[in-house]
Amino acid sequence: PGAAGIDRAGYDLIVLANRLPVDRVADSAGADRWQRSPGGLVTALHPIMRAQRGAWIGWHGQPGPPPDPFTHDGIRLHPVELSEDDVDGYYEGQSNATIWPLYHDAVEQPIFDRDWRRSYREVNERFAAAAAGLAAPGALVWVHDYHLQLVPGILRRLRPDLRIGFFLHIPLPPVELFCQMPLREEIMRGLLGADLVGFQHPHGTRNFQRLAAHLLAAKTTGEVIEHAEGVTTAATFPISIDVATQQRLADDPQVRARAAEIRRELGDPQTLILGVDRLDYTKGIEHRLTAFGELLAEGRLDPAKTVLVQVAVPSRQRIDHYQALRERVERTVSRINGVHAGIGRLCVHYLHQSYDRAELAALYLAADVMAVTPLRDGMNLVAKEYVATRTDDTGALVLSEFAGAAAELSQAWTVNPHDLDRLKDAIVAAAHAEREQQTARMRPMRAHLRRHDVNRWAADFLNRLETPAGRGRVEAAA
Ligand code: GDG
Repeated sequence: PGAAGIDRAGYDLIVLANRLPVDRVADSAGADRWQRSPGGLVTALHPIMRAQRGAWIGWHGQPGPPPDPFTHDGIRLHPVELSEDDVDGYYEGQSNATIWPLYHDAVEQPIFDRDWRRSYREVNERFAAAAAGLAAPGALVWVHDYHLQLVPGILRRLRPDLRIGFFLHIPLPPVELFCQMPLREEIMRGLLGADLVGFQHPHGTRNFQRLAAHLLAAKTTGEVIEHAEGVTTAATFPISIDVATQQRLADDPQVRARAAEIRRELGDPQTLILGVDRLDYTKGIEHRLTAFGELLAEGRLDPAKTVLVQVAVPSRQRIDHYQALRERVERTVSRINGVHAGIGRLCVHYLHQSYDRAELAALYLAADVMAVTPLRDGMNLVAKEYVATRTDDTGALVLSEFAGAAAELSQAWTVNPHDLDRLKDAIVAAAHAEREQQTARMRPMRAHLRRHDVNRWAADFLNRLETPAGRGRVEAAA
């Protein structure tokens, strides 16, 4: 059927996320084309969306008039317009300077601003209206993440026949923190508009139940929350990675050769420690650098034989919090190198760049120790990618207990990154681990990931969304 035909009949499966799963890139001739974005979400949903002829609603990444809906890789894409003001208010403001810090334990001060809230509401209404216009009767609609928390409630009023799911990729904070937010009731009503709300970690699920009781006098029995507008199931669905693809990369001879080359280029260090994060204040990059600097200063790690490679992928660069973080990180890196490096021999290789998946896999293969030290993180896919890449069960993962991933990767060297002495001990222990010890820890973690990959995550969520729990709203769809 032609594109217009699909749109008229409506879609049986719709995904909404802030971003469409494609990026605009210039080809060699300088012409624009769309390229699938690298994220795990896209990989997970792609086969399902294709098979079910689903549609994806999201922003295409540029302010101003959007391109017409188009088909890419067999998925129908519906761009949503964001003006410059929407980008300032809804995206950089309410989403990334209010909700993001608040939901990550307020490790940076959240900023509350009425204009941002208005913009957030307007954009959420726009996304919901787009979904309402495109969904077939009784369709499944899956809404993603903190940018779109009002969408389920708005969409429920527009289209009571739909089955609506929502997944939060970041933590949901405890009542005491969440209640700082002026939009608190509206967001809770928005989320409770869904039939199924999913979280990365049981803490998020529990916080949601408590917030529903505290703010809206809702009653929870098992996983089912009864509230004024109906019932909503809240449950934990830890996201994962595309394990098969990661293993294929790990076994690719070119990637393996590149891993060896990286070690040579770094001067064949005895110990290569790796950090890979978006440059974000939630990721604990400063704590990691401080620990590393002290270990060098104390001689517990030898500056001539140890290298830290820190990939800090540029992120949200127009937001003040992020500019300030970048300056602090760069000052710390240069202080460590200033004191401990030698001519032609850096201690910290700081890379404020992004890399393709093959280069990242080569870095994972090259690293003796992977340091994942967030102060709070919904899941942290980097930790999972590192484990999945180590197909010979070598390597050592240092993992913050505040990453959602710690609930599953329990054989890692688990740390509280605020406890600097313990963090240093963990890095040293991981760096000195014998091969048997590495294998004993890696093998069960890798086995866990093979059984819990991202395809299973998506299937679990969607199956659950299709199967009503409690007194569901499916009657409306019949
Ligand atoms: C949010 C939550 C949750 C890294 N460098 C490059 C690059 N990456 C890839 C990694 C990984 C992904 O980006 C980062 O995912 P994380 O989970 O580590 O972190 P967030 O971006 O904060 O993600 C998080 C996640 O959502 C999923 O629910 O786990 O807790 O905060 O896959 O490999 N990708 C490319 N270039 C790079 O340089 N293309």
